[in-house]
Amino acid sequence: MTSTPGTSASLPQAHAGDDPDTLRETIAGSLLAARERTRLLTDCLDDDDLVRQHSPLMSPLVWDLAHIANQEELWLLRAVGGREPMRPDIDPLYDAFEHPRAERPTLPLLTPAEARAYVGEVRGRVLDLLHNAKFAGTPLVADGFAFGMVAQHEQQHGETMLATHQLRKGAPALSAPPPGLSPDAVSLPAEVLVPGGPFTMGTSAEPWALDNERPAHTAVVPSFYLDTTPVSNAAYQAFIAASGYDDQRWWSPAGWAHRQRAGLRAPLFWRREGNGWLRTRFGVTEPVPPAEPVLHVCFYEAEAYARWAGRRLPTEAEWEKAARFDPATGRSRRFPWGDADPSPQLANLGQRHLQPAPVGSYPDGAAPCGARQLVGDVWEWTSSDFLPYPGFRAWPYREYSEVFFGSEYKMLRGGSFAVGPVACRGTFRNWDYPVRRQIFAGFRTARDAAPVVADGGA
Ligand code: AVJ
Ligand code: FE
Repeated sequence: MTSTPGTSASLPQAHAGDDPDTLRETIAGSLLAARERTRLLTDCLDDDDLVRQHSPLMSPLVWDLAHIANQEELWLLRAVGGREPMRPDIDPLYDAFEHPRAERPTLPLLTPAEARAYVGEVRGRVLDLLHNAKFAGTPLVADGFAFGMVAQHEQQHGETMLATHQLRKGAPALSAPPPGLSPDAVSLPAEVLVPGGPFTMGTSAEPWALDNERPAHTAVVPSFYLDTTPVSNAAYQAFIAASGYDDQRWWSPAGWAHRQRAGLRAPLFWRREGNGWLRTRFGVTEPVPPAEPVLHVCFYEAEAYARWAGRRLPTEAEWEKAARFDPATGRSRRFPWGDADPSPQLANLGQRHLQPAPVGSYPDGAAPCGARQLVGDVWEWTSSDFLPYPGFRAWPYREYSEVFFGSEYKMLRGGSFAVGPVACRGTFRNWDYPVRRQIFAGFRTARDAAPVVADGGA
């Protein structure tokens, strides 16, 4: 079993105005951290496990491996470096749009040994290129953007590969120490007030922000209450025990139809045992830990839970205001805790732990409104569709965001324990189909801050 620390815990991030040498170091560090994770996730399995498809929802891991290198070659060696393609013949195999995931195991993919050789060859050439790179002249290289995009891409696939590990059957291949519990978690208020009014959503200043996070713009949200923490397994079990899965009142029409069709009864990877619940996590079956944020629920389950609790999911704008807005200065911060880069003290990111921390953890990572764990631990479903911000411009390719805009996808915010810090910010936007459960997603609930009207006798 492979047990190592996750993505370098306190890796510096890129900041607007970094000098070229600082930027070069940040880029090298980010690329290396992503690669350490990729290697860990692929070196711990034998060739059969790498080429096999563990779920039709996922690619064979050997596809992710070569796709990571192919994107790195495409953007850094070709687009930035002006080099000729190394293997034009394999480009179509690793184009995510030419072949849906379900079809990838039938392709004549590189073998694990060939994929590792390709990955190493590309990286060697990239490090040569980086050595002499100028971070000015074209928008692609300004502030090292293309390098940052490639490091983020590899970390995103690190999270995807971890989801494949979770779906894989067989002996455990990964382990990591559990996160610790914050001592004051039990005395936290259930919800916090987020003041209404305008705030700055999105960013024009964060150098490695991707196209869909741009540009910064003013959004207005009325006052609302937000759960201080993500919804816990214990709270979610109360919804199950109250027959929440069998009561159509709590489900949207689309949600109920899906619940019926898919036979949903509990989060993915849960199994009832006696009066309690077990879950399987990276090959180990264990009692469901009551204090952990609920994980592996789809948007429809989150929506039903919220309605059962007399609440609703937050909108994406509400989520971002809670996570970034600082009423003391009127500014939006890079992260809930401020502008400092993530650290192990502030958030559970980077696969250091292979599970979320108990709800109420990370007091130092709290937002100005008092909410905790907005960044790290679990992605949080919001009620919003994936739409462009006003002034959106596809950059540098339409297939990152633009082709997904619309009501088919729901927004997830905040980042999970599985994502590297380079691919996580207060402005970072993730999206998926509302039925998806293999991703590391949970949720928290909200309500309008309309005054409570006493009814009669009190
Ligand atoms: C942003 C997580 C939805 O995995 O489909 C990876 C990230 N884009 N390669 C995805 C991505 C291209 C993307 N998500
Ligand atoms: Fe990709």
